[in-house]
Amino acid sequence: MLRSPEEALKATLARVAPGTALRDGLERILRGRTGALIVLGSDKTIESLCSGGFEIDIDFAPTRLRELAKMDGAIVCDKDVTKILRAAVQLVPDPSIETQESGTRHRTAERVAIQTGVPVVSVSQSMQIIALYVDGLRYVLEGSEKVLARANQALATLERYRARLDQVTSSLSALEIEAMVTVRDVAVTLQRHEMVRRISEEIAQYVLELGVDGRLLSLQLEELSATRGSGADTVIRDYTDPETTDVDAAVAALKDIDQADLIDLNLIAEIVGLPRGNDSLDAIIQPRGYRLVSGLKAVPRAVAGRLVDHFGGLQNLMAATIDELMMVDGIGELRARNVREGLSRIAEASLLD
Ligand code: 3AT
Ligand code: 3AT
Ligand code: MN
Repeated sequence: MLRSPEEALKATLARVAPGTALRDGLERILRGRTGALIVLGSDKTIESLCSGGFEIDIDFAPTRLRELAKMDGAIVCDKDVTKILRAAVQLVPDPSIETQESGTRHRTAERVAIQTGVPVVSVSQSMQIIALYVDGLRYVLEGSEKVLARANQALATLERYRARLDQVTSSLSALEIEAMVTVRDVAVTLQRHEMVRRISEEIAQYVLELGVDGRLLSLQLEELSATRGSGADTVIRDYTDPETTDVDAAVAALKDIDQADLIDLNLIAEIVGLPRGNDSLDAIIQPRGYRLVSGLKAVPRAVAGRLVDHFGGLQNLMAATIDELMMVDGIGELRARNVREGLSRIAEASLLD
């Protein structure tokens, strides 16, 4: 129950997505040009807001929903929309709850959703739209073509962002090998990670909203976001002091940056706690080597962590002999050779760039 309104809205979007019986019923109501007020769940509070109407308690069916919507009043379903519990009820929410809506149907929908936390769907007879009310949020459902058009645009954007992220990531690797990374390079990489994450999240919401109409989109999203390499957390881990930095908190702070502020590299550097001697983006900083080492196939994440802790920096790690590498717990001769070869390969590749 401790979900954010945004998460609750996503769950509700999935419940009314194309392909569900509920969506079918809503479309029928829309085509029949009647309106509806439908409560998606019933508990003690909802019951206390219901006055009049009929208790029917029948299995949910789109056609039944449409017929019952011809009557005045609201329809109450169970949480999973498998039953229609009541119809033609008058809902009497607390009238002191603020609502931006006009029209008694939509004012009621918004108030009930706010007062109870149970999602409410309205189908407007006069405006011919389906709207969801979840906590204080209102979301107008659109037809699949419209949503798909926006989703495809977002997908094209994701492709561009992804390419740019791959670019800055490989240039970061090259700079790391040469010990020439500046705060700016790290901040740019984090910025690009976050941009990819945001647009992917937007597309994931379209996938939810599209239901059966979003299958292809979902495959495309999967392909583009299949984690090539590591995430922002690994980059942050590489450049912050493990004693003083909570990586999860830093990742969360990055997610919280306003869209408009995401261009501010100084802000990014500050928020995730990148070390900056003189507050300059041009200050040189050294990676611990965690990202490069954990990218090596032969090295499990836990061992990568120990390796990095043991040598205290990428340059030391690269200079380490096989024997020195083998002093780390979990590194036998084979793994030590793999680490050496892996790092040399990265170094050579970065010289070719
Ligand atoms: P009819 O016999 O159909 O005219 P009814 O009792 O079926 O009356 P409806 O539920 O169809 O009434 O409501 C019709 C409109 O009456 C909807 C709304 O604009 C207005 N209305 C109903 N209750 C209220 C109210 N409490 N405050 C303001 N307007 C209301
Ligand atoms: P439309 O956009 O016209 O569909 P509206 O907000 O203008 O919606 P109306 O006042 O025209 O709403 O009322 C339309 C119907 O909405 C009347 C009734 O069937 C239903 N309705 C309105 N208020 C309630 C309520 N408190 N409980 C149950 N049903 C209600
Ligand atoms: Mn009306």
